[in-house]
Amino acid sequence: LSPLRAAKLPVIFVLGGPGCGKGTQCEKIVQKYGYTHLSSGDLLRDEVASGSQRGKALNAIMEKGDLVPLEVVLDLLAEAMLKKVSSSKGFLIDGYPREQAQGVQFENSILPCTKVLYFEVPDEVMVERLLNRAKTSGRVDDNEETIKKRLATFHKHSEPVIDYYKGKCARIVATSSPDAIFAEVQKALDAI
Ligand code: B4P
Repeated sequence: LSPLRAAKLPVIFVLGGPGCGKGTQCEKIVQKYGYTHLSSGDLLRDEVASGSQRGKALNAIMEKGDLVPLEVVLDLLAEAMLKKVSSSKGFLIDGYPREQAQGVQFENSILPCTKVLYFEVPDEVMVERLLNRAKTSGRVDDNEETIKKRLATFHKHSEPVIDYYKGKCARIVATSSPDAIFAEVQKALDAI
């Protein structure tokens, strides 16, 4: 991990409940700021798609709307960051940390966090977006029962993370259009 520590690149954590629009905003951030985007959910889904034994166990956890073990996500992230570090301007870490211990371990072993973006959306809006996405996503966790569980997991484990990072956190109300939300995101990132 020493090449990562030596590079001293900015690290932005992107947080919010399931369906808050993290993925959508991250695409826009990458276009404008050129950061390296790593989504913990995408890394986990890639592992599942690889057909490995570990992937099968992960799929079962994600299907239930629970959090996968902390070491698995940290390993996947560190591996992906190491592959990109030589050409990176900074890392946009999407969907991580989902619990405080993840943040503590990341900062202790990889790099300190520069800024946190938190997309705040009422539960009923997130449910509506995810049910809409379910029509085409094919994701094992885009169904009514798992969405309820993911929301409960978010409130119990992930919401306290926002409090932990309150000194570095930009809270953005994310119920308007993607472009209007991105205007707020730019204010937060231009200030780095
Ligand atoms: P994720 O992949 O992070 O799934 P997500 O919370 O649904 O976010 P995603 O980025 O896909 O959706 P978005 O809000 O952008 O996690 C899936 C699972 O993986 C977790 O439940 C957990 O099991 C596991 N996992 C992931 N990270 C983990 C970690 N760190 N530790 C442990 N376990 C972990 O968008 C949702 C929808 O809203 C989209 O369809 C989009 O088009 C729409 N949308 C976006 N912006 C909108 C807007 N402004 N208006 C209307 N619709 C909008």
